Amino acid sequence: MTTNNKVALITGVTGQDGAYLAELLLNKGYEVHGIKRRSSLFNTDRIDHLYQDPHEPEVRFKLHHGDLTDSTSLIRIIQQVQPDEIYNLAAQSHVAVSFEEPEYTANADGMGALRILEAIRILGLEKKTRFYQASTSELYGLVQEIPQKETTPFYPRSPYAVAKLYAYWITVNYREAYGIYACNGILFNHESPLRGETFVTRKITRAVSRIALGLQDCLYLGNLSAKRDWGHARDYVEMQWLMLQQDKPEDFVIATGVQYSVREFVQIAAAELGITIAWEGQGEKETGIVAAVANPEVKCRVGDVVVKVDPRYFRPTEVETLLGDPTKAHQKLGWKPRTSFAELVKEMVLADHSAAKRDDLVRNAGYRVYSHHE
Ligand code: NDP
Ligand code: GDR
Repeated sequence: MTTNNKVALITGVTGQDGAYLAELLLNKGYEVHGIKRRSSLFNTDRIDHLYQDPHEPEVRFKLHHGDLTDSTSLIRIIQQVQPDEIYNLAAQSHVAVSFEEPEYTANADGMGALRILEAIRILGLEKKTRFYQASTSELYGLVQEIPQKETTPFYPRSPYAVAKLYAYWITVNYREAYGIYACNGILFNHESPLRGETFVTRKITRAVSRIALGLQDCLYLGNLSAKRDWGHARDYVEMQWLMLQQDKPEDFVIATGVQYSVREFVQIAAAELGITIAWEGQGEKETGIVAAVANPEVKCRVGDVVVKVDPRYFRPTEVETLLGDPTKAHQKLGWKPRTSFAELVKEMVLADHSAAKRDDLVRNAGYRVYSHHE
């Protein structure tokens, strides 16, 4: 592998996007540094395949302990690494959890971006270091225009989105005030087999796989009517990198321009395993019932109730519909999603079905298999 002499720093390197981005940048010849926070268990599953023994010469992937709520750690790491590019992907990224931990979410997701931008100033790196902020379609919240583009007004609907609104504007402000090459990627939902298990897509692909093997009876969900514009994380991290390679910093919407409901996601994921789901009832009483089974190996039977609504997954204020207009990214970055929605769902179901098969083997050998319903 040839090196390109560029140094990148990724916050949130242990997360979904961090893992895909680290791999992309290593393949492009970057020296990649990642910030991970201390945890009581290893939390590097997503990047273990990229690990390089720090005792070897010419290591190009290095991890540092730090936290977005701890300025001193950020300043120290940035001083040591002298990055050409910083990708701020770290966040308490779960919208529902942000209602339960609003202050921490504001601190990490809002103030965290400010701390990095200030570190760039304190260290005199305004002309050297380019900054990417992981902004979000959640900024549009109660949507003011369909589809949403860079000029659509924001109306955040959760502590998460309000914190991200601060991060968005502080990024714009530091660009204008200090001439830092700083930009916001306003990314719509993007998923993958590496997606955290409590986001709705992964929760669904994991559950239908386990239901098919008889490891779980029922999937409990919240708002089935919510609509999202879902793309693949692998495609989206490429745009994060491209945004930092332009002549001048700008903000971009990254989306597919197609939306599906949570209900449709369940149906399409289940169909991958040969299960047809029909919906009965409404609101809190709505259920997903097995209407047909095309695969003899599947353990559930016609008539089984495999999806139920549990109001505890409802959010105090919901974002009902998001649909992005990626025209600007298409024109200026040459953006076109590579992975279709059908391919995304298939890849996620296949990965979760393989994992469930391993659990099934363990169970059949007489060991207990734990199931996470959250
Ligand atoms: P994940 O939740 O998978 O990853 C978040 C990362 O941030 C993890 O590495 C996590 O560490 C780390 N982290 C959390 N809090 C802190 C902290 N206080 N200090 C340091 N690190 C911290 O998110 P995604 O990869 O899906 O998303 C990446 C970014 O993009 C996030 O900022 C998210 O809000 C944003 N975003 C995501 C979208 C999506 O659809 N995926 C869409 C639009 C924006 P640990 O592993 O220890 O938990
Ligand atoms: P979102 O993703 O809130 O869009 O934020 P999530 O997958 O959590 O929810 C999507 C929609 O599905 C509905 N829903 C459920 N959600 C979860 N998690 N669990 C359920 O059981 C359930 N049932 C229905 C939700 O109400 C919602 O409408 C993600 C995160 O990655 C953010 O960090 C990112 O900024 C946005 O995407 C863009």
